[in-house]
This record gives sequence, C-alpha cells and structure tokens, in this order.
Amino acid sequence: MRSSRAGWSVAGLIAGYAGLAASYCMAMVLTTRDAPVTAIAERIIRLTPGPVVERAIKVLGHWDKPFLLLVILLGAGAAFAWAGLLARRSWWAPVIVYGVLALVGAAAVRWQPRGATIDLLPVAVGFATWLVCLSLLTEPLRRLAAAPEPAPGSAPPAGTEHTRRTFLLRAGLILGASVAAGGVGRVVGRGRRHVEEARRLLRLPGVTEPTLPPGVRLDVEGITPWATRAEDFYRIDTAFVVPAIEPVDWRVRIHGLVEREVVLTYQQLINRRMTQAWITLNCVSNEVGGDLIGNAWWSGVRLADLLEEAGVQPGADAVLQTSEDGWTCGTPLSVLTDSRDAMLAVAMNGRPLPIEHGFPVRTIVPGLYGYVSACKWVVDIEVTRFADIEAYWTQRGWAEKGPVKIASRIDVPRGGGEIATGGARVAGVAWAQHTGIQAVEVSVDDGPWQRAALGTVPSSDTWVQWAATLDLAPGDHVLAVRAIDAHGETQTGEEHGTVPDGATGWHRIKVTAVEPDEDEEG
Ligand SMILES: Nc1nc2c(c(=O)[nH]1)N[C@H]1C(S)=C(S)[C@@H](COP(=O)(O)O)O[C@H]1N2
Ligand SMILES: [Mo]
Repeated sequence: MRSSRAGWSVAGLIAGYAGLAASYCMAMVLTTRDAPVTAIAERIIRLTPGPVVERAIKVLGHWDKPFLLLVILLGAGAAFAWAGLLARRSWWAPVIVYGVLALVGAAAVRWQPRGATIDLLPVAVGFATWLVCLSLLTEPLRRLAAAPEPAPGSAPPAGTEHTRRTFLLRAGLILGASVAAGGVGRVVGRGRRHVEEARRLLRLPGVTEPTLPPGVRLDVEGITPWATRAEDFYRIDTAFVVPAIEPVDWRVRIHGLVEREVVLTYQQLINRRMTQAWITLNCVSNEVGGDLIGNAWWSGVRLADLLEEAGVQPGADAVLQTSEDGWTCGTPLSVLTDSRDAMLAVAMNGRPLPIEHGFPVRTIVPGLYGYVSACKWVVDIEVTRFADIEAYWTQRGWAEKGPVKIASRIDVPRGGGEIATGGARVAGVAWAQHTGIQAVEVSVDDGPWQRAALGTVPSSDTWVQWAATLDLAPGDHVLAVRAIDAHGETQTGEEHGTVPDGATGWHRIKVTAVEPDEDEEG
C-alpha cells in the first residue's frame, strides 16, 4: 500500500461515501425534504429536456430514478477517489474538490421547491465528515510514505505494520459507522414517508377549505398576509426527530381527576362534529417585532365537549398535555371549558395537519401562548392541579400561565428602509387573542399618537391588519406602534424581554423619508 496510489484513492472513496451517508442520515433525521444526493437527482431531472427524460423512462421504466442515483453515486465516487489521490501532494486540493461537490449539493437542496436554510445542514455535516475522515485515513498513509524504503529482501522497518493496521482499522470503523448512519437514515425516512402517504390519503369529514373572511385584508403593498400558509407558518418545538405517527396508531387518553377515562382513536375523533375557526397562534419567545406568529384556519373537536364527557372532578384547575415525544405543557382548565374554540385540531388550512405542526392531532387554544397550550402530537391529557405538576417550559424558568399579551408590529415599511415624504403608507398587524383589538396607533419621533385604520376580523381570536398614512418631513424618523385591546387597555411601552411570560414594549423602527420622485430628478 505504501507506494501505491490505491491506498490514497481508497481513503478518498471511504471518506467520500462516509460523508454522503452522514448527510443522508442528517437529512432524514431533520425530516427535511430530500437528502442532498436525491436533491441533485431531482435537479438533474428538472434541467433535462423533456424528450430525453421520456426516452430514459421508456428505456429504463421505473428504474430511471435508481439508475440516475447510481450514476450520480458513481460519478461522486470518481471525484472522491480523485480527491484521495490529490491528498498525496497537498492538503488543500481535496478540500477544493469536496468544497465544489458540497456547493453543488447545497445549490440543489436550497433551490428545491420549498427549500429552506435548514436544508443546508446535511450538506455541512457531509462536508465536515469528508474532511475529518479524509484526514483520519491519510494520516497513516502519510506516515507510511515517509518511512524509509526497506533494502530489497529485508523486512520492512518496525512500525510499518502497525501503521498499516491503523489505516485498516480506521477504514473499517468509518465504513461501519457509515453503514449504521445509512441504516438509521433509512428507518427514520421510511417511517416518515409512510406517514406522509397516510396523511395524503386522508379525507376529513366536516373539514372545509378556508375562505378569507371579508374585510380582513387591507390593500397595502408588502403587508403580511392575514392568513398564513402552512409552509410559511413559524415552527417551534423541541423535537430533534419529528414524531411520525400513523393515524391508525394514534390514541388520546383523557384521564386524571375525571369521573371516567376517555380514550379516543383517530377515527373516533374525526367522526365527531368538527369546529372550525381562524385562530392566531404565537410563541412566548417572540421578541417585539418578531415573526413567531401565524394565523390559520383550524378544524378540530372541541375540548370542552370531551372534558365534559370525561366529567371533571371538583378541585381540578389544570390539564397536563403530553406529546408523543414526551414534551409537556400545563393548560388552565378554565380556558379549555369556557366558550372559546379550544380544540383537538386535526387540520390546518383545510388540510390534515402538516407533520411538523403536530400530525395527526394537536391542541389549539385561542388566547394562550403555544408553550402552555398548543401541544403538537398530543397523546395524553391529564386533568390535574397546577399545584401538582411541572411542565417542560415551566421547569425551565417560564411562567406557569401564558395568556397572550397585547402586541403590535410594523411590517411596512421595513425597519431601516426608505419611505416617501407626504402620504406614505405604514402598515402591520396587531393581536390580543380572545380579547380583541379595538384600535392601533402610530407615532412619529415620539410625537402624538394617531389612529390607524383596521381590517375587520371574524372574531377576537385572530390578529388584525392595520394601516395609516403618515406625512413625513424629509430625513430620518422613528416610527412606533401600539395597540389598544377591546377592554380599552393600551399596550405598554415598558420594554421587557420574553422570559418568563412574553415580551412587552412598542415596536419601533427607523426609516428615512425621501421625496417620492427625488431619484428621477437626480
Ligand atoms: N410536542 C410539542 N408541542 C409543542 C411544542 C414542542 O416543543 N413540542 N412547542 C410549543 C410551542 S413553544 C409553540 S410556540 C407552538 C408552535 O407551534 P407550531 O410549530 O405549529 O407553530 O407549539 C407548541 N407545541
Ligand atoms: Mo413557543
């Protein structure tokens, strides 16, 4: 092996495939769309002229995609072996080869439909794996190459055999780890695909498509859409691997301080009467002006009815919800049994819940932050007392109760942006779920508060769009917004961070007012 090029190309190959295995495993665990190699294959198919693709399908039948993957894997293998050979002379040449391959993978995953920045993580993991494995494997090869040439017929110098064994041992370990990573990725990925399929085939009686209520939308360019698409909806959870639950395997158990335990299957749940409502959900970790908030059309079964069937015992004041992955939250019993639309939701925007948003069943409670109410993948509902429980985030210093605070946000113009002098449109959203927003006011440079126009909303459980027209003198300004809730309470300007129960303070942005046609006139 010592003087052979084979050792070096084998090192390159093993490191290369180890990187692919790592990136595949990472992609499956993240449950992002495709592994980088698959994304590259998709991209190639997209870029290939239609007639060529048709010809390929004719010749290869269903084997067209496996064939393409094989070609890509072989091509990558050639590049990996080459990178190994290059490592013989310089440390940076293989880094460049791997770097170029990683860039191709990054481009493919980033520009797949609905690609997101997180999709780049598997590529980064693969790249790091390449570098680490290659240096682990080439290090003994370098030592072998540096050893003096033995005299013809004499035994190789002491230590050579040991170095050789080091190489083989490392190669074996890396190969074994790669196979294991590939296996984990496969299992995780298969479960996920199965559930995706089950989800796609579901038909939910009583679940209707959302239709935008009249008047919710104000006509301002750049304003945040009133209804949030599922793919644009913020996502917060502690799940490293998103639970993939088959609807047929799902059960929820309502127990604890109840007269009789209630256990429901998914089928039993969706056979019940559906409640549907527009409800805005937001996160307690949302900073002032932040975007951890979304508004969707939720369909589900009222929790008040289910709790009534179970028969809550006197003395209970809380419900401890547990998700399939063991996350917990404590919710006041009162908000689950009053007239609001607290529900076990099965659909978001007229479609079964996306897996990331809690498929097959999650809780939605208008008026509370997600961390104390919106349990995704919920499987257990225990009626209890706050005095007897601690939930995931309350154990970590967040408040036991999490009613939403009045808040408002400026979306147009963007902070730091330009705005026209004289008659510029300023707009955004304001929310105080289950209380409602009565008015929104804006101020310029801490001047007097001026009333904004509001969109109409179907209930107090959603955010509301607001817009105002401001007359600004040329130059820099600070705009601020505040809301007044339906009870007449004005949003406080006192600034407070998100811990322990939600941020307060007015959203303020800096803008520069310029004459509208200044540019044209030079
Ligand atoms: N199982 C589970 N449910 C959860 C969480 C979680 O970490 N695990 N996070 C909660 C928090 S903090 C919020 S803000 C909402 C976010 O819901 P979304 O990801 O659908 O927007 O889910 C809640 N439900
Ligand atoms: Mo949250």
